[in-house]
Amino acid sequence: MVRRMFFLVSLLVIVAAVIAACGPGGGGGANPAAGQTVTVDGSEFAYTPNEITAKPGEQVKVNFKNVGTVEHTFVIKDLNFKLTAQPGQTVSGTFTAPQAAGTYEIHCDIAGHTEAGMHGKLNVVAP
Ligand SMILES: [Cu+2]
Repeated sequence: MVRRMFFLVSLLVIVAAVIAACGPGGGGGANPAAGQTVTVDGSEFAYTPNEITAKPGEQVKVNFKNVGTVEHTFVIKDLNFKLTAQPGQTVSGTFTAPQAAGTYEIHCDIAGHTEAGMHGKLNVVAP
């Protein structure tokens, strides 16, 4: 009987250890690398919003929605990141914010659009 109890207790300890090992990190719920999602509208000739703030190394998913009447792009040159959307289209992509805190330029690379006001900023701010 005592031996049987010992066996059951051992089993419980093992189960608890397995659950603990799979806990934090496994699910990724509160993991900062899980990141954020931002929706940016592009029109003639602006981004709304025109600033994005992220933590170093954070994953940022961008839903770029072209609410204008001509083709627009969403480019972060420093990160080699580019989305192109036709009028009425929403295009999504994910980039990883740089480790270096600072301000990175976002712009539409279609001729004349940046100059007309289609630009914004990615602010990388350490927590
Ligand atoms: Cu544009």
